[in-house]
Parts: sequence; structure tokens; C-alpha cells
Amino acid sequence: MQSFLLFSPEVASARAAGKPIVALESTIISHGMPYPQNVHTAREVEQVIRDAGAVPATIAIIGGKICIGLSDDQLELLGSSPDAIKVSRRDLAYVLAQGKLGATTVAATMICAALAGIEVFVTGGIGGVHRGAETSFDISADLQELANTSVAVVCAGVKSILDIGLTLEYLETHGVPVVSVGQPAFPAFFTRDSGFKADFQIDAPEEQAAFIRTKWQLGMAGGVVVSNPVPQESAMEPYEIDTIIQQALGEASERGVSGKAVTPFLLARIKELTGGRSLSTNIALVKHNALVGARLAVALNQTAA
Ligand code: PSU
Ligand code: MN
Repeated sequence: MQSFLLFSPEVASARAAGKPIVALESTIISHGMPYPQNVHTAREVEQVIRDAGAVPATIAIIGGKICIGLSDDQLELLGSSPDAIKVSRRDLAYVLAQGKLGATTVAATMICAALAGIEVFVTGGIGGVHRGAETSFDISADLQELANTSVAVVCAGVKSILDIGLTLEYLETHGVPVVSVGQPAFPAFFTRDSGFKADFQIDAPEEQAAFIRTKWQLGMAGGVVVSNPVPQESAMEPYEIDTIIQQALGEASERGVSGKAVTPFLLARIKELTGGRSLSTNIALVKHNALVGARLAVALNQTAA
């Protein structure tokens, strides 16, 4: 197993020193934001984590290795290669064995983080149950990964491109706790309130860590969703984003977009239709998540496994 993992020098020395480490995904870089803002944001997010006393480990598949921590050149390659493959659980072995360039989704990043012994992972938004899933069966593999793989995932909730209510039902069925930070509501990525409540509001990192550690010490494997709302000053107006999401969803169904292309198509159309306003919201919320994730990693590092 170890032979598939390639640690960057920064992450290798953090591991040796027992420092808290925070995993970061790479689909958000390759498919979630345009170049060069994607690379710029990835570096800024890493720095937020360092400034908060943890070590960032951005994860991607490069040259037949699971890279845990990327160099500047590797980040640049990933952010500027239009042919980087979106890698979820289904795709991981193929992309590794073929030596292709792969950007990991939430599901694949959780798998790789767990292999590398990393307990906290920061992203923007997780995948979920798509609207119309009762006929399309389109449910992100992220949810099954949360059900099974023991990594805490800090996010800003899920976008309303998804059916948020059904996503929360699915998580409940699979025993995945949904924590909120700073408010009772489960956030909807661009906006702070999805209209649904999280299961438990836990604001202090030490209390979040105690809760998550207790779950795992009980032998209950699986993830925890730590949902953190976008800062107020960067949030979008609900009516504005709702109209745009409706349009993007309509276009996806007109064009018959399906499978793994659905989420990247919707993300790209939202970006175009908001004329870049959604991008600044996206960047702000990921940085905010990085801060919450770094604090959680520091606290978890202080509670014995
Ligand atoms: N939702 C977002 N931004 C993203 C993604 C989802 O708001 O970047 C990406 C993540 O990598 C997530 C993946 O894991 O899309 C989910 O894709 P799918 O729905 O195909 O499982
Ligand atoms: Mn899907």
C-alpha cells in the first residue's frame, strides 16, 4: 500500500513530527474553478492552514502515485491541464494503474486521506443526491464514502443544484452525522441557510474533536460532515443563485448531460451565468473552511486515537 503513496517533503516531515495534517481535494482545482484562479486559491488555502498551525496536504494522482502534498509545479500542472481526469472511487485504480493525471473528488480524497492516516479534509461542497434522482439514480459516490470512510469533511454544505433534503436523508440512513458550526442551519454553499437544520451545532474545535473521536472510538467507522457557512459578507442572494441554478439544471437536461459530467457541467454553467460573482464566493468559503478544518485538526491531534 505504502508504495502507492508519495508524500511531499512538507507532509513527510509533518508526519514524522506528529503534526496535525489537513487533506485538500483536487477536483475543486481542476473542475471547480477556472485557471489561474484555481492554482492561486489552492496556494492561498494551503497558507491559511499553515497559519492556523496545521500542515496542508493537497491530494492528486500523478504518474501512478497517490501524491499526498503537491509541489508548486504539480499544482500548476493540475490547474492548467484540461485533460486531468475527475477521479472518484470508481476511477481511482484505473487512473493509478494507467499513470494518468487525476484530480480527486471528495470520495477519492477521503480514501487517499484515510490511507495516509489523515483525519481531517477540507473542501468547498460535497456531492449528494441530485434533483430527480428518483428517476436518474444520480447519487454522488461521496455519500457512500462518508458512510464508510473515517475522515471528517469540512465543507460549506451542498449546492442547491442537488436535492438538499434528500441528501440529508441519505446521510441519516447511513449514520453520517452532520455538524454545523456557528449556526443551527445546514448551509447551502453560496448561501448560509439551506432551510434545513444540521443534526448538531458544535462551535468549539475541541468539542468537535471530542465528538468525532468518540464516534471512532466506539468503533463506528465512517465520516462526519462539518458544515461551515460562507462568511456573511461573501454570501450570495438566494433569489439570484436560485434563478441561475434553475437555468443550469434546465440546460443540463436539455443537452442530456449524464454520469460524472453532470456536476462539472452545472458548476461551469453557474460560474458563467453569475459572471464570476460565484467564484469570489467560492474562494471565500473554501478559505473559511480551511481555517475551521485546521483548528479541528489541531484539536483532534490532541485527543488520543
Ligand atoms: N460540488 C461543488 N464543488 C465541487 C464538487 C461538487 O460545489 O468541486 C466536486 C467535488 O470534487 C465532489 C464532486 O466530490 O464534484 C462530486 O461529483 P459527483 O456529483 O459526480 O460525485
Ligand atoms: Mn453523479
